[in-house]
Amino acid sequence: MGMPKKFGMFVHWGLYALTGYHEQVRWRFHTPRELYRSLMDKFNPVDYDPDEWVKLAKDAGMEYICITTKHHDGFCMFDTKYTDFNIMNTPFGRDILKELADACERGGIALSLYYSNPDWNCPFGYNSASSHQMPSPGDEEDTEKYRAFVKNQLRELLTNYGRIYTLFWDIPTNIADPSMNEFVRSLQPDILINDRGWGDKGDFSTPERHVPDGTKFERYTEACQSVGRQSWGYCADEDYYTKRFLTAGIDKIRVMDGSYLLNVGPMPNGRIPKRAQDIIRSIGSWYNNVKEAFDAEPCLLLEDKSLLTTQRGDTLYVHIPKPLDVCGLTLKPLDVMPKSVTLLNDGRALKYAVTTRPEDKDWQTHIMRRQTLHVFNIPAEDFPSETLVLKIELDNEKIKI
Ligand code: H79
Repeated sequence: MGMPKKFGMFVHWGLYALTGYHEQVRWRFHTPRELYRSLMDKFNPVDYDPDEWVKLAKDAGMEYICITTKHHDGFCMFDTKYTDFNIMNTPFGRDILKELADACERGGIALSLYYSNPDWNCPFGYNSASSHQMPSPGDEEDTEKYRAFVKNQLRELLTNYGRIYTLFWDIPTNIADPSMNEFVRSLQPDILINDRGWGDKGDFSTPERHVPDGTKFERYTEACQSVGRQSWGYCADEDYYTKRFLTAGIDKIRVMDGSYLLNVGPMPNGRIPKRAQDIIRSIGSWYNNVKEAFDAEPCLLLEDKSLLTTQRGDTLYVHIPKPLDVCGLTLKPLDVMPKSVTLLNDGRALKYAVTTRPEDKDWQTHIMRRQTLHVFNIPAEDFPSETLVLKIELDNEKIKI
């Protein structure tokens, strides 16, 4: 397994964007299949510019883009021979995935594919062993036939779009079929596969909208979260998350050495909503400033467990996810003088001191201080809305952490 990439952009895009509601709008409104299918006649994202998406992701420090090739609704954002319910049969009539794959190639960013196991359009796709099923009258459960269908689509996805970084199966099928992942790997030997497929834990775990407890992931983990709480697909009334919330989540996942997929839902015209773009840029600028703190091992050093720590050699990083009430920190039990303390959020040097009790007899004439590293003048009010990260360079001669 190669080195996992650490930060990526998830893209949920499909016909559902036209409703401005939710990627599972059909489920939520019990929409009949034919009515939902008629959205196909309206999908025409004339402003689709995948090079812009790639630039947005790269500027944010992201290394890959993962796009929904087919969500639960069954609509395919790629040219497929195996269902008519695909992008080529819309007024747009262009292979969205191919254009994204080319843009990724041009921009030097990896491409990952999301593929839903539930398929609400396929008349033989119903899987009574799984969840998120929405059969229409007259459908028949035919798992054999559906597996062949999935393999046919995977052959298209994994041969026509260049190198694919990861495969994100969605919704575990609860059917064990090792031949599925084997087939995927036969077409893309270096691919990483997630744990939501066909009875196989794959290469990585996928906490969704969730930040697990703990200090370090046991296995490769890719957490995913959207920029807003309501939806993964475009939502006109989205409740966007705050920067504080997102940076704290990303920080914790990355401290534990997980990867993080941050999702956006492009609009029907192909553009990523302005607000979502602003969030990606803002989070990205924070990420780029602090990311060296993740190229380090988690360590448990400080007494204040609300502070996370990572360490690389003589360098210690202190992560402060909660808003500070005061503009200073005493980092118990750290009691040595560092060479420097830097606030990574803006690169400024911070003042610090370790005052030790004098040993001479007149010590009572001195002001007593705790023998703890004290960092002061932290400009907490300049950063009310993001996780702060301190970089503390220690002197190897003096300390063993
Ligand atoms: O595509 C987005 C959602 O539409 C889709 N997954 C994200 C990436 C999704 N569909 N349903 N749900 C999410 C909610 C149910 C999630 C579950 Fe699971 C799937 C519960 C059990 C399997 C994910 C995997 C959460 C826990 C394990």
